[in-house]
Amino acid sequence: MGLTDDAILAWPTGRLDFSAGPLVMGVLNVTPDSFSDGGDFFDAGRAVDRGFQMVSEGAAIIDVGGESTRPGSEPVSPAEQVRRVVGVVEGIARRQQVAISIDTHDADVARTALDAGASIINDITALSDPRMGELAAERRVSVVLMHMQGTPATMQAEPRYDDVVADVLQFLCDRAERAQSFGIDRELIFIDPGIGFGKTLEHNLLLLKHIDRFVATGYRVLVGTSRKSFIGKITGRERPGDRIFGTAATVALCAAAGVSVLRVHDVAPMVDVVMIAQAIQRS
Ligand code: HH2
Repeated sequence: MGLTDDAILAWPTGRLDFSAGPLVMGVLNVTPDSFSDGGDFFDAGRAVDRGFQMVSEGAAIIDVGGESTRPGSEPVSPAEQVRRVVGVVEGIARRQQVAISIDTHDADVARTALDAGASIINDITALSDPRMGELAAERRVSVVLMHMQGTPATMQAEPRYDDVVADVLQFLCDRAERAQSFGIDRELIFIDPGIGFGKTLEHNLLLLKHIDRFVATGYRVLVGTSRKSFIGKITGRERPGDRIFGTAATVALCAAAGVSVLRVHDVAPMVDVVMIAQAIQRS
């Protein structure tokens, strides 16, 4: 029996139902500078409305972030992240049953967001700060552990691996073990190869080609390819908003390979993509 055989994942503050197949996580960046939707939802009211819209389009999780981590970006203070995200998390949680993840690597921001109604911590540094592990264990919430080489400011300078798939897999398995040493339940852990975080085009393609090896670990897998620059490099599409079909190709292949959660900006089309991939798998 694999760890992910159970279709329902439930914890004290959240519940995800995988019985109909992979789930879609909608991206909600409350930032002025995110690479794709920066500035679109910087106003809290607009961000909350966008959250409701993504739920109506079929998102099972809304991923709220107050700091862009695009290549070259600089850190945003915890106080500023809190100022950006708290009202948005609260506003969505008050009126919707949807699971909300907080996209931060800062434990104080995560704690405030959990108090406001979030139930998943999406940590792009995979618990580099031990306080994050302690927090997730204490609150019994779900965690996303993502791989990144370097930091957003420098990660695209010259990423190098001996064997990108083996290296990233090993890192994530080590961090998942560490998470459990804090007391986080194994089933509540998602692993994520961190597409675009310290990776060349070739690295990204190899990770996606071999995503089944991540699924084979038994941990649920989350993948975020949406509108990212590797898609632009292949298709020649410079504007992130023009990369929807390219994103769809990755979502279909990931869904077919057994990925559990797809993190995307374009929820409605990607829900269709996942439904068709799933129907074919189940036929
Ligand atoms: N990608 C981004 C941000 N957070 N979290 C996880 N778990 N996986 C990802 O692939 C991932 C992530 C970057 O995308 P986006 O949020 O759209 O851009 P920005 O960092 O510029 O806000």
